[in-house]
Amino acid sequence: MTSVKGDIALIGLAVMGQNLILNMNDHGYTVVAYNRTVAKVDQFLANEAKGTKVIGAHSLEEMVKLLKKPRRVMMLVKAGKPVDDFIELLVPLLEKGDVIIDGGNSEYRDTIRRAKDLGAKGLLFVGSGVSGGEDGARYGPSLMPGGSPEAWPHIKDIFQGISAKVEGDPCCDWVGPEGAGHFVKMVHNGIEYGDMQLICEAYHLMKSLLDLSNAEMANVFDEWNKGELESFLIEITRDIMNFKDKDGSHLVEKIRDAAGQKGTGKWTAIAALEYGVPVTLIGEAVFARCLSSLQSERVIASQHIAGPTTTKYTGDKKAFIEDIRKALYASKIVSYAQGFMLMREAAKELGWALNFGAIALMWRGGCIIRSVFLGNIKQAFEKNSNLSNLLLDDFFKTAIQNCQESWRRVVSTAVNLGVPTPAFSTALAFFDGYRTAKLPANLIQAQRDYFGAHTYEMVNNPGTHIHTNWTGHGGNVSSTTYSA
Ligand code: 2AM
Repeated sequence: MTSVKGDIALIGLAVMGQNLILNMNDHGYTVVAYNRTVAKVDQFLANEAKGTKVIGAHSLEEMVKLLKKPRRVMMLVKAGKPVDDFIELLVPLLEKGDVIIDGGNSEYRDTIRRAKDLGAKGLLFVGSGVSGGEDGARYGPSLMPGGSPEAWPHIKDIFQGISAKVEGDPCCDWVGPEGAGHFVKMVHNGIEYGDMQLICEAYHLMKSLLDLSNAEMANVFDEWNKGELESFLIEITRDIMNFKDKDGSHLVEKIRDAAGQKGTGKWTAIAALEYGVPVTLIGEAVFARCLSSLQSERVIASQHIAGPTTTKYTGDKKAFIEDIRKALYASKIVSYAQGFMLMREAAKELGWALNFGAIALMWRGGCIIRSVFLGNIKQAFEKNSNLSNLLLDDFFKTAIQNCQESWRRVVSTAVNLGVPTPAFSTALAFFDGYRTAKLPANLIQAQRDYFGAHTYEMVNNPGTHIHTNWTGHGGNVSSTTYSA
C-alpha cells in the first residue's frame, strides 16, 4: 500500500499550477502533482520540481490515495468543461468532508452551481481567485477563496501561508459563500482593465498633445510611482517606456495597437448591466479594447475623417502633466468606487455577506492591481464597514476635490484637441451624475408614459404610479406588462 503523505494535491501543471506547487513546497507542504497529460508530471519532477518534496501521481486514483484526510485537491486547469470533467472523475474517489478547490478563472455562476452540486454530495467546494501571474504564484499571489465555509479551516493555513503579505498581513482571506471568490476575482480583473486603460490614456495625451519622448514619459511614470499612484501597473509602464528593442528603438512603439482580451473584463461589464450598477469605467475600458482591435478599419478612417485643426497643447507642459496625474487619480477613485458598488449590489442580490475591507487587503499585494491606494480603501472600510460608497469617505472626498479642476481641464482639453479619453471622461460624467440631486430622468419617465403608458411617480408622492393621457386621444389604461 502507498503510504499517505501529501498535504494537498494539485491538478494542472501549466505555468500557474507549477509555480503554486513550488510555492507550497517552499512553505513546508508536501504537494502531490497530477496533470491530464501524464508525461508532464515526470517532466516537472525531473526539471522544475527537482530536489523538492513534490510527489508525482500518474492517475487520479494514485493521487487521492497519497493524500491525508480530509483530502484537499486543488485544480488549476482551463476554465469551463475541463473543471466539470475533473470534478466528475474526482467525486467517486473522494469521501464526505473532502475539499475540492478550483483555482482557475471560472465564471462565478459555474462556481455557484458546482458548490451547490458538490455540497449536496457532502463534498466541500471552493472557487478561488488567484492573481499575480507567474511571479505571484511562485512567490506570493493574492488569493480570493469562496465557497463552502466549512472548507476554510482546512485550507486557511496553506492559503494564507503561500499568499503575498503586506506589512505581515496575508493578501488572502475568506471572501464569502458559493461563487463569491470568483466574483471578486472577476471584479479585480475588470478593475485591472480600467487601470490599464487610464494609464494608456495618460500615455496617449503625453505623447500626442505634449510630444514627450519615451524617456521623458518613463520619468513621469517613475515620479508618479513615488506618490499616490504607486502601483505595480505604473511601475511596469515605466519599465515598458524604457525598454529598447535589439535595434535600439523603443519596443512599445512598434507593437500593433490592437488590444486582446480573454473575457473577464467583459464578464464584469455584463454583471454590471445585469445587476443594474453603473460600472461605466470598466465598460469603457472593455469597449476601448474593442475599438482598438478595429485597427485596419481605423487606419482607413484616419485617412477620410478629419478632427480638430489644432492638435497640440500650447500651454505649460509641466503643469499639464500634473493635471493628467490628478485626472488619472480621480478617475481611478471613481473606478474603484464603481467596482465596490457592483460587489455590494451582487452580494445583496445573491445573499452574500462580503467584507469589503478584507477584499481591499487581498488586492493590496500580490495581484496585478496591487497599490498603495488599496491601503487607503482598506482604511476607509475599517473606519466604516457600512460605507455605502467610497466617494463619501472623507479621504477620497478630499482627494477628488484636490483633483477636480485638473480633471476637468484634462477632459476638456482632450475633447478640444481630439484625443479620445473614454475612461477619464466617463469617470467625470459619473462623478457629476452621482453628485447631482436632480437628473433629467423625469423627462425619460414622461416620454415613457407618453408613448407606452409606463406610468411615473411624482416627486412629492413617490410610490404611487400615475398615468397621464398626454395627447388627449390616447387611452387612459396604463401598461403593466411591457418593460423594455
Ligand atoms: P494538459 O497539459 O493535459 O493540456 C492548462 O491548460 C491546464 O489545463 C493544463 O494542465 C491542461 O492539461 C489542462 N487542460 C486543458 N484542457 C483540458 C481538458 N479538456 N481536460 C482536462 N484538462 C485540461
